[in-house]
Amino acid sequence: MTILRNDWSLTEINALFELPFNDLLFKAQTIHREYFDPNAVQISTLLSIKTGACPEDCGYCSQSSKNDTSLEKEKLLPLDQVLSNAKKAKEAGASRFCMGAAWRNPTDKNLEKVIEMVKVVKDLKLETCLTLGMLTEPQTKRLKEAGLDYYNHNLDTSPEFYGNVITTRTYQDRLNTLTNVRGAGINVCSGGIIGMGENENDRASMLQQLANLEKHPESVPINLLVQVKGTPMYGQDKLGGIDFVRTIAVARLLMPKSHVRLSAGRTEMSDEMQALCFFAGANSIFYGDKLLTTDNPESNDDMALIKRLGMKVEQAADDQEQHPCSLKVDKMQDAAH
Ligand code: SAM
Ligand code: DTB
Ligand code: SF4
Repeated sequence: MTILRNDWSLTEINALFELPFNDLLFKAQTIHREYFDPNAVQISTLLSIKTGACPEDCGYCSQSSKNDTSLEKEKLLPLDQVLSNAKKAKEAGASRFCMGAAWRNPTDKNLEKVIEMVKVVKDLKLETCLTLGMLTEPQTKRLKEAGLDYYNHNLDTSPEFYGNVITTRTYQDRLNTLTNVRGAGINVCSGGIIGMGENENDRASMLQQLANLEKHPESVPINLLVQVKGTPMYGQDKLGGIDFVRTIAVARLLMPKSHVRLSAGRTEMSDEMQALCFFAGANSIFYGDKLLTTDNPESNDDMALIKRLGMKVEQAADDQEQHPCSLKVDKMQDAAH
């Protein structure tokens, strides 16, 4: 087994980016097979539980109050709506349900309401994930007690490029939240966005930050910027597919045991491009017709692709007995039609 390292230098990472494409993909696929079934994919469904009017100024985001997007803002969703969405996600075959809120950070009062949501979703035997912004240490402890499985908090980009993207919270703020989440024993989901105008060295530097955390995040989302009209990032030059696939492959090589998540931006990708991402070591996706506020591929198209590639869907950790994976892809495809 390749050993897990957290002492990667930028020179080493840049050298991986510079490899001939076929050599890079071969290396990534070889390491992928040491730790994972190469034909399995984990799927999570997202729900925005509190949409818009966010005080942060993230330059890519439809939900920032600083950006003039046409998004309708909404209050925290009631528990019954969260439950019905989670049931639908479970029926459609998701193993994890991720609830996102457009907050800088949750208040303790908000957190108690979200904890009720975590409990009802967990009762459906779905894994739970939250993304609510920054968390204090006591808040992460409270979430752990409530049984939360994963917390998503992205570094978003390199420390060097960060100031071009966000000014209302620091890189160190983000690292502190990750330390609190890890310290409470919650699984960490952390990655970033590419295609925001950063260069290859920034992509290497972002992956270095993630790979050199004391423990690698269990889940590493690699988002391709979704260009939202009214945000400062709208109209950015689009990132080439080859550069995107290289980033996935390098993430796989640096963090061999982590799920690398092919995240936002899939509506812009062909089936062949997504297949190449899976070959490069991506082994999880967001599944469902919507991400938080923007479109995602239709569920039935995703199921058809998974089936055509001969892949199977991973089960939730405590839901192994219910439906064998192979049957599940067929069942989900039927449900989606
Ligand atoms: N408000 C919380 C926060 O920022 O920590 C949680 C929700 S936020 C929408 C979660 C992540 O989604 C962001 O950190 C960012 O990486 C990603 N994201 C948001 N808008 C995006 C876009 N337009 N394209 C790609 N990724 C995006
Ligand atoms: C992540 O890295 N990507 C997801 C999830 N974590 C929360 C969100 C993508 C959001 C894309 C833009 C939107 O739909 O608002
Ligand atoms: Fe707010 Fe999160 Fe969007 Fe930033 S990414 S503006 S913190 S919802």
